[in-house]
Amino acid sequence: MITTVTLNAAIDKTYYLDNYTMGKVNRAQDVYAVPGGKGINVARVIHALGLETTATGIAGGKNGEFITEGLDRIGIANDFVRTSNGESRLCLNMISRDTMASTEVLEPGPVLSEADVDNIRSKITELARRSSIVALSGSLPAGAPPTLYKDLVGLIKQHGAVPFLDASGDPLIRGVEALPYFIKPNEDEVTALLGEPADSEQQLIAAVRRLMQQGIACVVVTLGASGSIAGFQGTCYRVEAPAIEAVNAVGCGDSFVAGMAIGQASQWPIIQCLRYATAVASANALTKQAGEVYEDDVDRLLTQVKVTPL
Ligand code: TA6
Repeated sequence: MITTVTLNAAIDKTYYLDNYTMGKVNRAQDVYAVPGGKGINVARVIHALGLETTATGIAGGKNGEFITEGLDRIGIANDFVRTSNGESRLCLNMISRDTMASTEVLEPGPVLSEADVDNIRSKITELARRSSIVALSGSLPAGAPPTLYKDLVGLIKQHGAVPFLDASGDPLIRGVEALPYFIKPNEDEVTALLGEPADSEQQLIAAVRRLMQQGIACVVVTLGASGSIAGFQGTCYRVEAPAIEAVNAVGCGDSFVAGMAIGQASQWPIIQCLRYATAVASANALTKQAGEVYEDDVDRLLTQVKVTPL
């Protein structure tokens, strides 16, 4: 089983508007509201592609009920810690149909108590014991210690599961100290991790090598629509994504994590994992909502992904 962790669960609201204009009254034609947050999106994709998954994390208030009941309705097993410290947040995504530009507004979410942190540690320990992989994804809410991801990576390993970490900023920097199995920083996050610029392809390849030498088994630096540069067991790879007409790119990173988790859980060779994860991420961009992926799209896009050992 693959467990996904969303410490700052959200209701993802997506609005499609003819031409979204700041400073004006904008009326949305298409409105979607679904359980969201990075780890929940990862679970949604894993479930859609047929593997067993459980979503956990921290949810609060009526919004928290919307989230867990929404997961129940689509058949995704979930076991959230319920905080009494406020409502789970809304994450808004306004898509302007004239340009297809996406504007996100992400609320901060509830302030965690010490009890919330203790409860999620226990919950993740319990789930790690019966999971092959535990994927930690997304921002940390206020009240969470900055070392929380570092602590959780250690707990996950200690209880026999493989830790994936998809985060940014200080939580990522601290989390990497515990040597998660898989990370997928973007170019800015790589720069923050290593404290040096990683702009050119050569600099990115050197950064991937350094992170592997530090002990991260699988490093993927994502480059948006153009794919990624990956490293595994000392070898680097250039991964080229298929050219597509994106509808909504929000959630592509979460879908990539889901694809890598499926590949790792299925014990596929790394090139197959990278190819599949890239196709899953591209398939996410073809749909209207984050974490919405269809197997037919993935199968069609698989043949268009190019993976080159460097
Ligand atoms: O990656 C897309 C997404 O999961 C959105 O659906 C929204 O929930 C946002 O990211 C949350 O990001 P954060 O980094 O705050 O956890």
